[in-house]
Amino acid sequence: MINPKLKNTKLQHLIEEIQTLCNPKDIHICDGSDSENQLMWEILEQSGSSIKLNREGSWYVRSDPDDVARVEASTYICSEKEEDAGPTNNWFAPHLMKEKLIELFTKAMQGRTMYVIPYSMGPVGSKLTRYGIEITDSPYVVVNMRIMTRMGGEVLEAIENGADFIPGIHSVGQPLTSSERDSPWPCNKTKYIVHFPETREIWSFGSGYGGNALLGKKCFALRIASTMARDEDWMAEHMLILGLENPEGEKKYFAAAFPSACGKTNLAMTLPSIPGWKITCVGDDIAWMQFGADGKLYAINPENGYFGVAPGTSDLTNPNAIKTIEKNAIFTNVALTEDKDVWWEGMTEKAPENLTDWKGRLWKFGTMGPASHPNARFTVSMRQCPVFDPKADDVQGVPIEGIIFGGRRSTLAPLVVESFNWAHGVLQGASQSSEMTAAAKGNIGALRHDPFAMLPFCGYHMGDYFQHWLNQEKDNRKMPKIFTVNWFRKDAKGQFLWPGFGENARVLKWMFERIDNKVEATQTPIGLLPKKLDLTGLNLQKNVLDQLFKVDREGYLKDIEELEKYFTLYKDKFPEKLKTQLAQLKSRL
Ligand code: SAT
Ligand code: MN
Repeated sequence: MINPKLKNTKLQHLIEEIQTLCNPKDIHICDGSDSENQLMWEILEQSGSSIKLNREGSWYVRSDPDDVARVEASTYICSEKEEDAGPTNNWFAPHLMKEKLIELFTKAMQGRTMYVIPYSMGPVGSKLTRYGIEITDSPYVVVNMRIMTRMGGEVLEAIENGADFIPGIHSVGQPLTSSERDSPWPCNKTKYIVHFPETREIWSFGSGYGGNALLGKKCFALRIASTMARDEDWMAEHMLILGLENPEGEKKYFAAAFPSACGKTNLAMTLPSIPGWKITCVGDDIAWMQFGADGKLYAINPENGYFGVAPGTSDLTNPNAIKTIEKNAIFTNVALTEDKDVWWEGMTEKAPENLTDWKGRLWKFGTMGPASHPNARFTVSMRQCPVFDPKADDVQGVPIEGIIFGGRRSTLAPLVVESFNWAHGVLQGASQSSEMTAAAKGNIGALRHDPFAMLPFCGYHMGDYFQHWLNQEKDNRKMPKIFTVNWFRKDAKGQFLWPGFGENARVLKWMFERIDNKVEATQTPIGLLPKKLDLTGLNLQKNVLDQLFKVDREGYLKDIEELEKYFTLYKDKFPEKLKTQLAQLKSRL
């Protein structure tokens, strides 16, 4: 039992309860210090989990080949009523799930240390900030949470002084008997990622990877937070936040929702190709937003670091990310070079000689698959980003003037469309679909509906979530403009039409100037398209531009037919206002 007793009785009881259930060999309350971090890495190195890299303060980790991504099929929303979880979530009755969890977690931490991680989602002191306690038996989770959240003593002190917190219980699900040697990546074939939205708890069993295990991220900051946001009139969104500054020094903030592995990290820290424009990064994955008394929408990034997709990241695609990860980074499931540095597909044109792949084998190009797993990740503090936005720590948050939806669509969706109004924008968000990526277990490349890029992350009925978005519009509020982008449209030969990356700043510039009413738009049935995009210095053929902005009426009508079918999934929870918007869109076409 921990000694001396904690002042916060909820925390004291939680620790006692989990200790009794999981039977760990000892308890460690994390303070977030350097020495503690060092100790964690020593433990990880000794168990064969990690390798010290020849890169300042950086570590290499390889996961079990079966534990590499979010497991949506084993993710549950256990609300009292099944209807409240909605048709897009797996539901299980809370009391039955509790029984199942008690069974799974009984003695689950045997032979391991139980770490208690106090952490804050958001700058300590902001009214948007919320606290969490993650109890875990994984030192890998501790070192990641230290980067991804504000973790340690300051938060524990706030909790000790009475602040509330969201509890999250995590076990890799592989107890150790005294004679057993630990595996480099302990985990369990059985996986359960469970959320109780009413009692606001998280229980996660069997996986050590990413969003399954770093409970502050998708479990808390999206699934649980979305239900808190619904109840308290704010928004918890799967969105990056960026600042865009024009050559005159005027600045606007944007929030953008894209599904996992569709370029949020790249867009959030874009190095603009157009002279005089600057982009700064507030966050690359999650935004918590609320309208202020002045009617403006304010956003904070609840996180403290990036858990970014490594493959494809290079000096060409994201030079700021490459600088960010120069030191103090954790690399999981990338390839290891001979001189103990990292490599992944897309980092350089040619792979270096004598690579060890993410499975630990000497790698040869060809039959062995990629050297790094497509969902290989870096974990790094956002403070190391060369374009870290100075307001990322501001307790007020940053004022959002534009909201962007996007996905990976090879056809149909134009480069950029502005919505006519808020409700039309909400329809755009609800209509989002994207080709699947390796971030989740599933059928890569298949088009799936992913409303607001929240499909795997909304903690309640998605129909109610649409309504919550519509409810945000009020007379005294200054509603941000809503845009939809698609960087991924392809020509008939399957080549990307738009160069993307730094050139995306041209599209952002158009949005910026639309918000200020400085540039014109062409009215089309699907929304407002640029009359003219700044393409100075970009050698783009006229027919490419035509293809990028083509409004394919036939294609859209087919898409709408399919959407109408899809929306019946939400039955009477699908908002009337969106039905009207969809009918209007159809008649315009
Ligand atoms: O593994 S995570 O869910 O945290 C990353 C992602 O898919 O966005
Ligand atoms: Mn994400």
